[in-house]
This record gives sequence, C-alpha cells and structure tokens, in this order.
Amino acid sequence: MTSDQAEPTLPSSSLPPIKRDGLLALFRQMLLIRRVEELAARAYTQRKILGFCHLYIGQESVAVGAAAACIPEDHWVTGYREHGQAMAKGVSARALMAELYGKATGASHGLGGSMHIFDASVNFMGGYGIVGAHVPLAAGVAWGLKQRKTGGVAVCFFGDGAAHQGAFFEALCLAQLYSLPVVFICENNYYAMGTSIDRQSYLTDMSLRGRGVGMVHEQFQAFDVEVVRDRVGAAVEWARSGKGPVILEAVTYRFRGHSMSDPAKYRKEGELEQKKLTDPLLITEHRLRDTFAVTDAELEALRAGVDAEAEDAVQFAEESPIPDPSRLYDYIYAPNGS
Ligand SMILES: Cc1ncc(C[n+]2csc(CCOP(=O)(O)OP(=O)(O)O)c2C)c(N)n1
Ligand SMILES: [Mg+2]
Repeated sequence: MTSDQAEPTLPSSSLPPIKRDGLLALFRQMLLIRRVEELAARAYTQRKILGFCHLYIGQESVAVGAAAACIPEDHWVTGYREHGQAMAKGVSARALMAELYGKATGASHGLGGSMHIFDASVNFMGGYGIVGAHVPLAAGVAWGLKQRKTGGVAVCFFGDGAAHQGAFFEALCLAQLYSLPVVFICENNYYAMGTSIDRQSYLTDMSLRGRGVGMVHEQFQAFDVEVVRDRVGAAVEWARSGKGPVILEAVTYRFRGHSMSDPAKYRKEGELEQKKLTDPLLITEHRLRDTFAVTDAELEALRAGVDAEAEDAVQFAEESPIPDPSRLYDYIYAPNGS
C-alpha cells in the first residue's frame, strides 16, 4: 500500500437482522455469564477460589455479540479476563466454574485456573496472563487456519493496555503482510489496571493502531449486543473472504475492579453510575420489551433458569474432585515423539 491509496473501510455485515428468539438467546447468554461471575466473586471471597480472578461484568455484550457473528470453525484467542469469552464460545458454566475452583472437571482439567481457560473442542484457544503476549499467537493460529483451508478465522481479544505492547505491533505487521484471516478486537474498557485510557495513551481509539500497517480498522460502541454482532460479523466476513485482517475497537466498560483485590478507587465520581445506564443487559432487555413485546413473565422464567444453571455450576464445582497429583506436569511439555 502506498500513501496515495485510500484507506479501506469495513462495509456493513450481510447478517440478517436478529429475530425475537435469537435476541432472547443472546440475552440469556449474557445474563448467564454475569450470574456465573457473581457467584464466582462470592466463592472467591469465601476463599473457595484462589489465585487471580478478573471479572468481565459489564463487557458481556462483546463476547456474546462476537460469538453470534462467528462460526464454530473460528478460533478464539484472548487474555486473562476471559470467562465470558470462554462461555460465549461454548465452554459450559460447569466447566468454567470447576476450572475456577481448580477441579479436575474444569475446562483445563483444573490445571489452569481463571486466567487459563482452554477448550480445543470448541476452538477456544485460551486464556493467557501476559498482557499482549497472546496477540502473536492469534496471528499464528490464523496462519494455520489459512494453510489448512478450514474456512475458519482467528479472533483475538485484548485490552486497551495490551495495545501498547511491542508483540502486539509485530503481530499486526505480519498479519497484514501475509493477509492472515484474523480479527483483532480491542476491548477498550477505559482502564488498564488503575490507569485510565487518557492517562495511558495520547491515542484513545486503539483501532487506529491498524493504520500504520494498512489494516482495515473501526471503532464502535459495544454496549448493544446487536451492534457487536453486526460489526464483528462484517469483520469476520472480510477476513474469511481472503481480504486480510481487521482491527476493531469495541468501546465497553468494566463495572468491577481490575481483579478481585482492586477496590477501583481511581474512577471519577459518578462515572460508574453513568456507565451503568448503558449496561448491556439493560439495553437488550429494553429492546426485547419494546421491539419484541417480551413480557415480565417470560423474563422472570428466563432469569430463574439462568439462576438455576449458575447455582448448579457452583454445586458441580464444589462436588468435583481435585486433579490427581500425578497429573501435575501434564500439558507442560509435549509428549515424547509428538
Ligand atoms: C507484560 C505484562 N505486563 C504487566 C502485566 C500486569 N498487568 C496485568 S493486567 C494489566 C492491565 C492490562 O489492561 P488491559 O489490556 O486494558 O486489559 P483489561 O484488564 O482492562 O481487560 C497489567 C499491566 C502483565 N500481566 N503482563
Ligand atoms: Mg482495559
């Protein structure tokens, strides 16, 4: 690409508008992620879950909207705030909760914990704790998908803080050069630990990071799950059709602290309350009521089902066995000969 060429822009997606049942399913999935994490937070304070735990509460529309735009062959790679993405990609509430409890029935057999959820059977490729380090992995996954002609694309989630890492830039350069089928999604939740976006970067739209390498880029408000579905839909269509990678910035917000040990005192006064007005659950509930005439009774039944599924996940995790100590070194090194 030369400097006199116009920058490409992302067209609208060709996904049909979502119908009543489809939107109810997305609402249910967002609510389930939230309930599971609320119960995980409770278990954490009871010291039943140990180690790090980064909650996704407030950001559910990003994972769920993205999943609605993807096909099973698409492979997801993400950071440590990944409970919601794991569930949206197909990890069950039980397998997620059991992993947080460090139990053998967890998605990573209890050997990973909160930051290392992994389930190759649903093409959820983790869960990584080093900020930005997984972005090159996503480019590698995309390379593999391209060679194997599976029709799948790689989708890589990362935070606003990760968009300052060297490894991130290198991955962008190579992904664009090799026209890899990968969609980079920066979840700009306004904070990297306690540092707000305007204190960490002169540039506050991280999708503009794509400009320097000639990558199609777009920023959008991601509180509405239908908007996320549409914009990620457009991006995966672009990547799937062989046009190369896309970088999106999904503007979102985390309602909880960075991790369980963060009281989040760095927020401006009234900021959290203001942001809660755009809670993804509220937005979709309003749409369900206003456009699809979903009733109180329907929503109550849905909530009861979600509560039961989340409580069942806790019970399952509590009753599951811990991993056998003989498995301690499993998955550290490849088995001999492979
Ligand atoms: C290379 C590296 N540096 C620092 C850390 C410590 N750390 C963990 S999370 C985090 C902030 C990242 O923020 P962001 O990318 O915005 O993601 P968010 O937590 O908001 O989802 C930092 C600095 C780390 N894990 N890895
Ligand atoms: Mg952040």
